Order: sequence, then structure tokens, then C-alpha cells
Amino acid sequence: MEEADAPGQRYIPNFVIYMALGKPKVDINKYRFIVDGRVENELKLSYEELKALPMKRIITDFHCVTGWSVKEVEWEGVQLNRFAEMAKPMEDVEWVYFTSLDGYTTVVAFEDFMHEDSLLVLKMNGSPLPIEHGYPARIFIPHLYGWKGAKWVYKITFLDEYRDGYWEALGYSQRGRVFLEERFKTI
Ligand SMILES: Nc1nc2c(c(=O)[nH]1)N[C@H]1C(S)=C(S)[C@@H](COP(=O)(O)O)O[C@H]1N2
Ligand SMILES: [Mo]
Repeated sequence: MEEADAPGQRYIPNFVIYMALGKPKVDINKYRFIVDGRVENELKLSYEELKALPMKRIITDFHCVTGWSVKEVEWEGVQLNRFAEMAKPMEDVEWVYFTSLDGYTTVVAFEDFMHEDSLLVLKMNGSPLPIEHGYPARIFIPHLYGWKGAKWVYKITFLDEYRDGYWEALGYSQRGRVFLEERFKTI
């Protein structure tokens, strides 16, 4: 196995599929993507409305905290900072919490959310997201470990205070930055 550029990581050819809480049933006609919490404008968008937003395409590596990475994956989706532009988070927002159709949750710092490459991914390697990779939409933030990328995500909540998600409650890092090797909580 080839060593990845990221500290303590090795490349493998294909993703390991994780579904800690099982694979949800998705009814795309009922699916709504919600932005709420400490915002001026709450948002509720259908899949069709999401697909009509401007997209960004990036090619970058994916890093799972358990030590595997996948090289040069193509991701396409809506920049997360656009949802902040539309929803207008309040000045005291410091964290952003994600909720998925399967009940999975995770949390990232507002600063990481606002990075220009942080995406609500709708397409992977040129095709709509496969169900096992999180169809209709998943989060991907290239400089954070994979668990921060909620699959089957349907809600973004802006918070003024930190709140644990699924893996954070089990001891994983609040921030999860790959190049700082923030794997586990230190406090
Ligand atoms: N809803 C949900 N999202 C999730 C997970 C999960 O179990 N459920 N696992 C996370 C972890 S630990 C990783 S590494 C990536 C794996 O992405 P993949 O299943 O597309 O390979 O999804 C993340 N998002
Ligand atoms: Mo992971």
C-alpha cells in the first residue's frame, strides 16, 4: 500500500462503505433539505431545487480516520457557504450540526463549513451519488476526516454552542482536521 500525503494514512483503491445506522429508504419526492438553527432565513429545498443551484466540481483525496484514504475522487455539489449566504447565520454561530435520514449526526466548526471546497455533494465521479454513498446528498469537506461527511443528509443546523454528533459522543474529535491528525477528543 502506498502512503498517502496525509499523516498516518495509506491509500486503498476503493472506498469502504460505512452505514453505522443502516441504509435508509429514500423517497425522493418527499425529500426536503432543511437549513435551520441560528439563521435569519430558514430554508427548505427539494432535490430538484438543490440540483438547480450552481455546482462546484473538485478532485481530491478522501481520508477515513481509521487510516485509509482514496486518491483523486471527483466530487460535484453545492458549496456549503452558499447555504450560509441564503440562510444568513447569526454572528454568534460557531458550529454546524448535520442530521441524516438514518439518524446519523455529526458536527463541524463554522470555519470549516465555510471553506470554499466544502460541499453538499450530489454527484460522485460524474454520476448521481449511489445510494450507498449517501444519495440524494452527502457532505464532503476535503480537509476533515470522512466521518464529518454525513451521508443521506437532510438538515444543517447552525449553533452557537458545540454539540456532539454520533462519533463525537464516542470520543472522536470535535474538529477532525486531517493534516493536524485530530482523530480523537483531547479534552
Ligand atoms: N449517514 C452516515 N454517514 C456517514 C457514515 C455512516 O455510517 N452513516 N460513516 C462516515 C464515515 S466514518 C466515513 S469514513 C464515510 C465513508 O463514506 P462511504 O461510505 O461513502 O465510503 O461516511 C461517513 N458518513
Ligand atoms: Mo470513517
